[in-house]
Amino acid sequence: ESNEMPAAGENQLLMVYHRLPYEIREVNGERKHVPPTSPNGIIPSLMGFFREGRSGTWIAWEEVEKTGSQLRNIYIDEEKYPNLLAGRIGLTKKEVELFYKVFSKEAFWPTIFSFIDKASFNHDHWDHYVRINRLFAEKTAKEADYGANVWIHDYNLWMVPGILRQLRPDLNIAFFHHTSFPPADIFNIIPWRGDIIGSLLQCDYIGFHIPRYAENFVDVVRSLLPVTVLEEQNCTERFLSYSCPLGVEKMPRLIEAGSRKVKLGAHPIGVHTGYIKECYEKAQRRKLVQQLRDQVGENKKIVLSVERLDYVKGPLEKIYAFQEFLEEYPEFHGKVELINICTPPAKGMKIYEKVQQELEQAVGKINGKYSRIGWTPIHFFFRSFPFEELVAYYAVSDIAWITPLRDGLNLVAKEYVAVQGLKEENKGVVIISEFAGVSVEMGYALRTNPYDKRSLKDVLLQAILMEPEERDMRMSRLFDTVNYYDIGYWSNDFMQEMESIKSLQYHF
Ligand code: GDG
Repeated sequence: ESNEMPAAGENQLLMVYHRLPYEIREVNGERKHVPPTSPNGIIPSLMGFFREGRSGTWIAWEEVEKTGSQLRNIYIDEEKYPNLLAGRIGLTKKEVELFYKVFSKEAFWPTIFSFIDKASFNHDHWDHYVRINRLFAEKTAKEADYGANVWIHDYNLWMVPGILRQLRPDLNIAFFHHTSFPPADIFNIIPWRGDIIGSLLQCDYIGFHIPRYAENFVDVVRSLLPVTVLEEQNCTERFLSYSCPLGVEKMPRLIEAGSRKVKLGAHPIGVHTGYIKECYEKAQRRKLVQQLRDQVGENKKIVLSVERLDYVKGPLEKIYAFQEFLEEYPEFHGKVELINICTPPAKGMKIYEKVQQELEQAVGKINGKYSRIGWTPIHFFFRSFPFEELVAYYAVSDIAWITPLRDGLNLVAKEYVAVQGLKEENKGVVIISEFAGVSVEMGYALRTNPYDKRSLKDVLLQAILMEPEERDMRMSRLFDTVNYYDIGYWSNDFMQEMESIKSLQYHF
């Protein structure tokens, strides 16, 4: 029975995302804001909150010419979102590159995914990172009303909660990790581990894709300071816990560390099934799916791989396994084709150059050795397709071969299911890496260990040979899950959890 006044910021949401929810394009010589083309629907879904009576500011960087340039707040789309402003942090191209493309990708990205040999730690770059994080925190502090909700996204902004809490003890701060969260002995190679964990503990709520990452997080905290788990939750219902390397039976839900109580949650992200259905129907009307099928030929199995170029996705391991597959099973020559869509990384990311070279070489070698008129074993596309076309590839493929060495979740698997589940029959098979977060949600997929060529080859063979009845049964069940736990579910669930903390925080 508190007689506290409702907080002024109770219905206010500050979305702290490194990217703005629009792109700036030159249209007839004029700078125009256009919605980004993001198929997974994260941005539209987050935008949705601002149509449900919440007001707020979306905080992100925008490129400016000169360091320190101030940008005023603007409407993103005044008609559609009259209660939403863009709070822009002006950063120069150089500042962004160092913060996002160099430091975050050299120090944090490899560590997060347990590629510790690839990690490098530059202290000057870290100072720059903290400086940029401070700008985000200061901007948020300036925009927030008393008791407002703040939702911060991803490891690029790890230091924001700590700085923000100092500036604004009243705020309800939540954080979501789009990546994995590694085990303690991996995370702790980061020289600034204490600063990062100290900052994260200033959150009220921290979300991860899957329970295992929350458990890893608590292990890291435990390695740095005493921690008590106050609440735990069984996670057998939605998440696999047996014979699944990323599965856990229980996860910590409320912890106490230092003087802080922090709630934790698992929120595997979803896809926008409605939008994907629309794209599928359009692709059908344009006869894209049939065209692809005609080009490949009726009697061939299409194996599809879609991923950003990144060593974390294990592209080479897959290609070499495919090579061995061809060597071992000559009966499939001319009958199985691998379509490999590899989206190039953003310009300026040097760390990906080597893997690109090696990949192109390997594909060239394999095709040179095996292809014949009418059959090329690997179709390698080092480019990005419009989403509708990607959907046509999803629809036409018999197998999605998704084999990252590590992945926070993996949306490609869910998009494939969202498309294949719409088919009446002759549905495809999903092969998913045991080390992609999504594998704990996909009991009806075939799981593979991408570090083991034997496993890659055997599971591929199993998928090729699977009977239509089994394929349809598995895919229908997968579709039910993907359709239910869609992107709307993800964002609402997270929002509900973070808003429920508010009643707790006064007692902390
Ligand atoms: C990070 C985490 C986590 C790919 N090729 C094309 C294209 N794509 C789109 C897909 C999909 C997206 O890119 C890739 O999403 P993933 O989830 O598979 O992987 P990351 O990019 O690494 O994302 C990951 C995710 O964040 C969300 O939290 O799941 O674990 O690493 O949506 O459709 N889109 C188009 N053309 C292409 O050629 N239009």
